[in-house]
Amino acid sequence: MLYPILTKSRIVTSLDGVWDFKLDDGKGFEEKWYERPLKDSTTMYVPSSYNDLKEGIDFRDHYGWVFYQRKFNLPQSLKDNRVVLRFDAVTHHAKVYLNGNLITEHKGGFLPFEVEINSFIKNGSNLLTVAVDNVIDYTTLPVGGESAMLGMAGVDFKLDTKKVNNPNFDFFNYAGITRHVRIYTSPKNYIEDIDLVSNISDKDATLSYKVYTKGEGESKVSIYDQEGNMVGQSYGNQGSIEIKNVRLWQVLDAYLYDIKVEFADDEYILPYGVRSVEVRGCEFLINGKPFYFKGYGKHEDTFPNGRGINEAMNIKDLSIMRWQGCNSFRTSHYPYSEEMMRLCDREGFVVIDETPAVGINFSFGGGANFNGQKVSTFDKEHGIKTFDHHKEVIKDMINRDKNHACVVMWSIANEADTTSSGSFEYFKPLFDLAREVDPQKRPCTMVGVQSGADPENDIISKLADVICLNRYYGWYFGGPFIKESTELLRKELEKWEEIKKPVLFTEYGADTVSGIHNTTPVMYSEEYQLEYYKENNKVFDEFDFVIGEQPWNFADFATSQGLLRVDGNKKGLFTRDRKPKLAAHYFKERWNSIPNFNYKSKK
Ligand code: GCB
Repeated sequence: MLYPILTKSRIVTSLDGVWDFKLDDGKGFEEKWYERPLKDSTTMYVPSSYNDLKEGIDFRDHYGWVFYQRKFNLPQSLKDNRVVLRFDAVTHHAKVYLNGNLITEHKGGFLPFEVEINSFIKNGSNLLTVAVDNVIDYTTLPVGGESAMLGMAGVDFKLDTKKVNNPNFDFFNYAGITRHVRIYTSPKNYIEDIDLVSNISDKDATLSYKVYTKGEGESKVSIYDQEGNMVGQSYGNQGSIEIKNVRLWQVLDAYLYDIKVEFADDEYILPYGVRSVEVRGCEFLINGKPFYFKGYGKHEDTFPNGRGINEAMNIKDLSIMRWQGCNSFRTSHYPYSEEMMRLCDREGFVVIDETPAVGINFSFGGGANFNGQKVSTFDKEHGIKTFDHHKEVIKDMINRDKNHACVVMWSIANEADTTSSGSFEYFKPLFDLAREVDPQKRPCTMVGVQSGADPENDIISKLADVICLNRYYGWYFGGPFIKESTELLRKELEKWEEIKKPVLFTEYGADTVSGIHNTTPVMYSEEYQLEYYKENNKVFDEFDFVIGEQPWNFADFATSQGLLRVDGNKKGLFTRDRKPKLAAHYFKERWNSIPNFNYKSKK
């Protein structure tokens, strides 16, 4: 899906701003709130999560639907165009009404959807209502369970009168219209989508393209360098163009060409970086050189936006990461905003792009996820029901992000059940699908949980191109005995060595409350976090097939309430407002002395 931009044939206008808002009291649909202006509404900023923008626990932890509403008028001059209403993300389920008519519906909270509105628009004022549901269950991604992962609403504490969401994941279930809402236009004969793939040979590159169009016309594709010089051109919906003396997109030193596509009266311009990605043996090659991942697992999480887009913070985060010597991050645990992906393209950050498939694992929370009984994750009757939706999000994520130079790998899921019966049957087709739909055929991974499975029997070793591991030796596993625990990490790595695939640590960390200090490194102190990382990193450095380290987490973030969470998850190297903890300075020193390439290569 193309990102909406202004060109000579397209207009984009924003519907962001202050909307009317009302929590559903159970009567919203019955009383057809979408047919007329909301009564007794409050104000709400779009885009943002609604949860932290008004006071009170009933508001913050509201379960179910809410209604957003606003009016808009459109210029008459747009009438002969195709007019499209686009939502970048609505979490988790949206029903969109225009002038009382249901015009589209969308499931999944982190990917865009759009609808042509020509036949629904009136002259004068148009009433737009968006009903948004935050309910998570066994059919949604992320997954919600019958009991909470963090034990918020214990099984004995089920209130008949009040339903609550029970995330099977460790981040606050923020909801709402969390990314931009726009109306854009295109001519009636238009460019629907573009696939770009490049092959580099020595000094030159060949760009292969495919243009998907609607209506009558012929496509023309032109490539411009950053100075605005045209460096190649071709006609037809499919073809290839040579770029002589190509300037590659390099890590932290990005170079983007403009790919201009013309079709009938339509025009679209896509910034595009030429680079190659390949897994060879136990190495991860970018532009042919062995890359070492230095960076983080992150969240889209700020106050008071919640998961709502915060572009100023995106700039700040990349700046902090650059200062620290980082080169990469994972979009844990859902696809991030399109603006963040475009920013990473521009800045040269390397991104592992993850689906919202988190919580496909019924062994969390003691495994009592089905009315207090133990049920296996892929149990045919009571188990997970996410397969079809999982296929949709893989297709939609890859379709949205396929042309980004920054994206070097797809993550199919985080900490899924990868050992119990049915897991291979569930995941094998999903890996096949991702490999089939990505025009650039990037490597695929799945991020593994520390469940004690031996590498040979963990399906990750069979399916993933890179083994991504989340490991908490010295925290959940063996804390406070850091040294003894990392001895177990060493033993585990000796086993992974036999799989002969690259291993990347996508999470490791210890909760650390900023400001707690001690001469002896005790748990939760900043000194403990520092010690934890030093000891874990020592082990990583011993193994050549360990191709990177991404501590958990870049910054402290909001979670459900629970006994293990003091105002959220405190594993950040930075506080939620981006102030460094002690270990952030240690990583700055370490990462600035580790090169982006050839760190582990044998001389
Ligand atoms: C994990 C999860 C992450 C959690 C983290 C933790 O393994 O992938 O979502 O936040 O552990 O801090 O417990």
